[in-house]
Amino acid sequence: MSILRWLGAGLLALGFGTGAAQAGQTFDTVKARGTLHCGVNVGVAGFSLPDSQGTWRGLDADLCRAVAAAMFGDPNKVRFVPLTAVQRFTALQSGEIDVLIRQTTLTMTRDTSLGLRMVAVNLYDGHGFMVRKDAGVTAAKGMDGMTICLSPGTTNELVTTDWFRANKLRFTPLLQERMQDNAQALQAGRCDAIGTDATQLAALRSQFTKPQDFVILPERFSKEPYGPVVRRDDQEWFDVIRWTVSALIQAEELGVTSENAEELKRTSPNPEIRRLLGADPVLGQALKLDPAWAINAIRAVGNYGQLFERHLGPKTAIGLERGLNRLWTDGGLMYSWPMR
Ligand SMILES: N[C@@H](CCC(=O)N[C@@H](CS)C(=O)NCC(=O)O)C(=O)O
Repeated sequence: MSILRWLGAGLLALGFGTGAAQAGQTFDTVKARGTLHCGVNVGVAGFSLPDSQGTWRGLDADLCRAVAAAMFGDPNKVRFVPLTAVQRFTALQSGEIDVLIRQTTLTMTRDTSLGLRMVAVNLYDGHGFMVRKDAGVTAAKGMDGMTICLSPGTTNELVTTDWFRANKLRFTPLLQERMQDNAQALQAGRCDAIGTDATQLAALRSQFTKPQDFVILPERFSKEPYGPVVRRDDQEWFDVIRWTVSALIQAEELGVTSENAEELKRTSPNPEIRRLLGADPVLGQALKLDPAWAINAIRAVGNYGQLFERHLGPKTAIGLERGLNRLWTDGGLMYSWPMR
């Protein structure tokens, strides 16, 4: 597999293979294959984690399903490809996956220099640190000299290095590709802290044997806007991903849920709702998809608020408030471009 990925990346760099594809190729390939190849995290609760039946659960997994529902009318037409942070971009460049939906922070260099395109924000997060309670540390300034568990190839590795340098403090990195190895290392005392995005710290801690022994420090050290990533080779495919994310946010703005979507499609006189749900087919036509593309996605996974509550919200083990991920009308940053 790794040789294939390496070969794929090499061909891409030379301008062959998927990198040189004509516009529309990914869209056509996915459509003809009838299954979406979706790159997700190897396993983080709330984002993408197989349950006891082996079914992938979480916000990222459901976004993959939403795209499959928009494309094929069937949210189950997804093959989940688990990827570490180090593997993710090569897997996309080589064509092993069609889209990457893996807690990936949208940054300028990733957007400009990898032959990839960051599509839209689906979650606003920020880097944080988790330490053992008995270390008695209440702010990051108290972390001088600590050994910090980090994942290589992440923004978190860079943010941590930047912050310690800026504050003239020292730390020793313990770099491990697998999040679970970092979780074990912290619990076993092989590192003093984990540095990663705050949502992941909460997700990790929810699975610890003694969560109460660990504290997530309240400061945030970076902006980590997450979103799907695609290759640069296909604008039509980019459109499908961008507007599927948008449709879930728009649904929440309009009060459309997985439960009421079908009825609203039949009965609502509101032109915005009629366009979103395909009673008026204009938006599906724009994406070269069935008029039901968005209602299929909404019925399959719910609107954005339903997704957040189900996977990350206060009633889950992860227990996050929506914060910046509230709708703009509630003081958050979630805002759909007009769908007309
Ligand atoms: N948002 C970060 C990635 C966050 C991330 O992947 N964090 C590590 C956490 S320590 C992770 O999930 N690792 C899981 C794994 O690859 O096993 C980025 O885009 O670079």
